[in-house]
Amino acid sequence: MTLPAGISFGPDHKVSLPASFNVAVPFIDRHVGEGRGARPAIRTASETVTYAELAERVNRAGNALLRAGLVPGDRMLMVVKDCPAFFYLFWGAIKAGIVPVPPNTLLRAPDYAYMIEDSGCRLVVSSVEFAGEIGPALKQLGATAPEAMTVDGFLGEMAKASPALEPRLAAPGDDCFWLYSSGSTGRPKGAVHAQRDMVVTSELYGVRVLGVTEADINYSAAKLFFAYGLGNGMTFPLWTGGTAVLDDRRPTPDTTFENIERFRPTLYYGVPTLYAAQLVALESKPRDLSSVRACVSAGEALPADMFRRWQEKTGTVILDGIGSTEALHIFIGNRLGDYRPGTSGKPVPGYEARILDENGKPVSQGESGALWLKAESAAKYYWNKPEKTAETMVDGWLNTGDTYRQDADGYYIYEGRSDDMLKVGGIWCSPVEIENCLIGHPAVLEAAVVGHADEAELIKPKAIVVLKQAGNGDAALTEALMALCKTTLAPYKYPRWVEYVPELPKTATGKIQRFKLRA
Ligand code: 3UK
Repeated sequence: MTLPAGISFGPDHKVSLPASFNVAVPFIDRHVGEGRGARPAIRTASETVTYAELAERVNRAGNALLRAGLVPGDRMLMVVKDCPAFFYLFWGAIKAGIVPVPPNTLLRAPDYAYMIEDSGCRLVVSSVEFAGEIGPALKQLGATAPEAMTVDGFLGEMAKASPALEPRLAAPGDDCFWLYSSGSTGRPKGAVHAQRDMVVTSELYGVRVLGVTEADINYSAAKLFFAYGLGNGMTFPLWTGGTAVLDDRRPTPDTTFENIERFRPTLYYGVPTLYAAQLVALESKPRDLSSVRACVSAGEALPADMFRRWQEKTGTVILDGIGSTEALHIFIGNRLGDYRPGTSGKPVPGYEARILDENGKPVSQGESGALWLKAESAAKYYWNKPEKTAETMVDGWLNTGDTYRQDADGYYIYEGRSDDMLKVGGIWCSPVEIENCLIGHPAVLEAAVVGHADEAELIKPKAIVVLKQAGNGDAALTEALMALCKTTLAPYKYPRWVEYVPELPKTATGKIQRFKLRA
């Protein structure tokens, strides 16, 4: 398929966009004019949404937001499960010049209260499933809370709104949408993405690396709120005029294999934790993956052994690639004609990667160092966080916070984070946050949390605990500590192991030396 009118990429893969446009036009509106109006844009277990229906509903959504009193530039927090309304809200906002902010839907009330306040959003729209967290978050904010609506309520507003909407014109570098990203200390940071960014990721990774076309059926087990899922399950299919499969359930081996057999996707996108569970399930029940031409993995490193076992069992490769919220999607990745298991692959066309030593000089070939990235899809800045912005975004380069080296053939090998952050099931997990929760238990004096490999070689949180009364905790205490974390934090953050020690290793200034506990 040819690129949308007015958009081109140079021989260096640099994008050129009209000085004034709206990115909802190439992703949503153009498909009807190009004859794809009757083709399925979205498929779920209960409905199919065509491109013509999608374009109309996006217009209605944009109009409903304007009717609710939002004006261009306002933020709208959308805590929405994977369903067609996610598309309506996200693109309706963008087409109307409103900035959608879709956070992780697995968070807790205090996280949402923070994001509502930090973003200064004018409206919160949430799936009713999340009312138990959104309700208390709004209550906590009291009189300063913005207006809030459920997705069902919003669909009702859409039905009353006009089906026609003129796109609000913007420049390629104007603020378009935000994604929140978490750090080891401090609050989540709103990464502000520009109009151009989804064009860049969809074309450079989606089309030029994966070869996505309008014939592809894209199924992402990774959810839309995750930049990875947002690309896989929404922008790649919309950019190419193909189909997205959505499922609002928690992804498990059962639900994902059921979807693969039912919708027969050609591209499947998962995270290592899920591939590990799927491999276990395949031992007892063979499944039909014959529709899938490639699988993709990101979020955390995919062990080489999992690549081999998956290929053996399914006949399909898993293309591992590293992406980030700040870069929006995968910037170093394996490809169908060029992959090496156990590595993240090579830079995606148009992205420049550098591995630097502690003096900021490029390392010699094979040495490890800090990975820096130059990306046309990079977030412009973190909202309200000038120091974090200055640390992470320097002279047009992004500090990824990852340590990498290149093998003799130029494949990039992941060697860990430069901070203490953990990736659990592909999602950020701050050791400090878990430690603070554990310290809330009356028996606990101190706690340290580190990553520990499970049987699939994937990292999960492990707690090392010092009790107030000298001695070891029993099984009941261990259970209680796990339960405390499960109920207080996002459930995936609980420690899978608890070890009791008499004291923790500390620096002279009293900082826990987590690296000493990782062994
Ligand atoms: C780690 C990986 C090794 C790495 C993401 C694809 O994960 C995504 O975004 P996040 O902001 O996290 C970014 C960090 O996660 N990481 C991601 N992928 C890999 N480490 N191998 C990998 N394949 O520490 C990176 O800095 O949550 C992934 C597309 C879009 C994304 N946002």
